[in-house]
Amino acid sequence: MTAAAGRPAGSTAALRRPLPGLATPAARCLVMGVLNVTPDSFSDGGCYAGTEAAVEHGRLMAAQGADLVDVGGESTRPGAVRVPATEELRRVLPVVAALAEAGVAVSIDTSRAEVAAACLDRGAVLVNDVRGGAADPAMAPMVAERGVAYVAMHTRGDSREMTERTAYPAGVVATVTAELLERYAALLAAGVAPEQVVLDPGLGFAKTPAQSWALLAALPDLAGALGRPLLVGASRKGMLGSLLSGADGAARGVEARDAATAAVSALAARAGAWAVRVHDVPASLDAVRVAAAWRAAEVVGG
Ligand code: PMM
Repeated sequence: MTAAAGRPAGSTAALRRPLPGLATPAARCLVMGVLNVTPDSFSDGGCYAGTEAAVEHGRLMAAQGADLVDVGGESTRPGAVRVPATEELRRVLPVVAALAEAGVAVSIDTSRAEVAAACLDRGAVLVNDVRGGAADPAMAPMVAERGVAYVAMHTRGDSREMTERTAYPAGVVATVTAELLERYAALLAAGVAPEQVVLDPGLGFAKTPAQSWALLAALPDLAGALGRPLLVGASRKGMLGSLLSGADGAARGVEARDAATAAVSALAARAGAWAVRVHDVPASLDAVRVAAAWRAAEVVGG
């Protein structure tokens, strides 16, 4: 009998590979560095498509202070076509194995249970699923059985559909909260323990820039309503590109969005986010440290 099958739905079990802020308190908001081993991700596609370059960049981010390095082998940019599991595995496995071997805390960004399980076998400590378990019915039972930390992100449909699915007649914050709670309930019903779960509002995924900003502004309410730690992924996204558009109205280029990303990291950390997922680790690490100092000084008072 599996651990999941042996546990009543919704019951708790120890998180087998504890991470700060889940089983134990975290001193500050964590920083997750992005490592896309893909030819076509919107932000860094093609930069680290080879194993050697990817491992080198992952080690660099860890040396820069990333608490986690998030390895992904399938682009989630709007319109992206899915790659077969064999190709996703070919891209990520050697990178995950080499980084874990080097002592880096690795998270695997995948919607496939098969890929996640293979990466956990090679030492990954967290599964980051942009589909929150909806893409693969095997994901939740596998996460339950492994007792691993799991990020369930909010989106609607796959990468080809999501830009069409931005209607939130009851309001984006209320609806995303309700849809995330549905995903969370499905995870618990599959035997996942609450302390394994991190939730993510999925900025830019089936959201307009205005809707993503509304979710960021509501982070404390979201955290309260969801009752779980939150991950925030704003790094280099279109919401920053359009905000920083030039006089000609053209969106700011992807590579020139890192200062704005760090500003979001400071504000998200100040609003209580568990972690931020970013491309430029040093700037966001500084930002979350500023937020931690700010919060600590408030507690101590004058
Ligand atoms: N964004 C991207 C990919 N994975 N995972 C989580 N949990 N949250 C996100 O916001 C998120 C993600 C897309 O960004 P990228 O192409 O720069 O990786």
